[in-house]
Amino acid sequence: MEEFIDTFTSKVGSSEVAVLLPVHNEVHAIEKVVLEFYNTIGSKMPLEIVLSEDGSTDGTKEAIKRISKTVPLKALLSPTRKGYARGIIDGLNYVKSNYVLITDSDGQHDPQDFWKLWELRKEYDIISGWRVKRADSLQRKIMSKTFQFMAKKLFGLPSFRDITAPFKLMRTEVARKIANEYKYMRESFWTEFTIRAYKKGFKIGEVPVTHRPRLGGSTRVYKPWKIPKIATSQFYALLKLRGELK
Ligand SMILES: Nc1nc2c(ncn2[C@@H]2O[C@H](COP(=O)(O)OP(=O)(O)OP(=O)(O)O)[C@@H](O)[C@H]2O)c(=O)[nH]1
Ligand SMILES: [Mg+2]
Repeated sequence: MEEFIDTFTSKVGSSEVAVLLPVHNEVHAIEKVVLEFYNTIGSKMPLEIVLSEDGSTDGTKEAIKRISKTVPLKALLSPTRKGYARGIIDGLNYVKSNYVLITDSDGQHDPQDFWKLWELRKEYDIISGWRVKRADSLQRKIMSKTFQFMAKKLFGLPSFRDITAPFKLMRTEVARKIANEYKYMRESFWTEFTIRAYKKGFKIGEVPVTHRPRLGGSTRVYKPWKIPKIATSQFYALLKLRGELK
């Protein structure tokens, strides 16, 4: 059964910004990551932390329950794994703040970088953290570059520096509008998101951010042996998207 925890509403009430984190099997990272966001942003202004967790089997759910007692947050806990995209879409339903920073829960991003994005919130509809030095495998980097290239060719996109970047700030209403249209790119949610956003005329800005190795375990999605299969299915997904947006 789905469970919803909310220690935010009674303790903090409301805020201008939320951080939405999708979570799956992050027992080694989650408490540290939540605390880091809370200390970096939540100490300067009210922060609505929303965790969208599903299918964890490593004690992540218990860790979230534990930390919700000290850090004001909202958490949606679901028994079966829903996938990254669904995690984000469902999590967005619980965000009440005007702005939302969507990022990963494995510690790869530095909450301090939030301030660089926050400064630009009036200038762009979507501000995306461009990973200058990506702490990822060569295969992953090649796959991302290929998507970037194809997105440019197939959709006439400008040269984004990091189209798959999972560190983005925008108005919550913008996030919902685009995320709800998501259909095809299971393993590359942000590529589809960026293409749809661009086609709708939203102004997208990129800001350099730090990228660190994940805090524990290995990738939850891009297992090395799965990359050829993922790359193929994402290629077909891109073509479907082009068919739809033509
Ligand atoms: N809710 C939800 N979150 C997920 C799911 N799969 C992955 N995530 C989370 O999404 C984020 C991205 O997953 P990662 O495995 O870190 O993907 P990655 O950053 O591309 O891979 P690494 O570089 O190895 O970290 C992490 O915070 C995961 O916990 C899922 O099925 N549901
Ligand atoms: Mg990661």
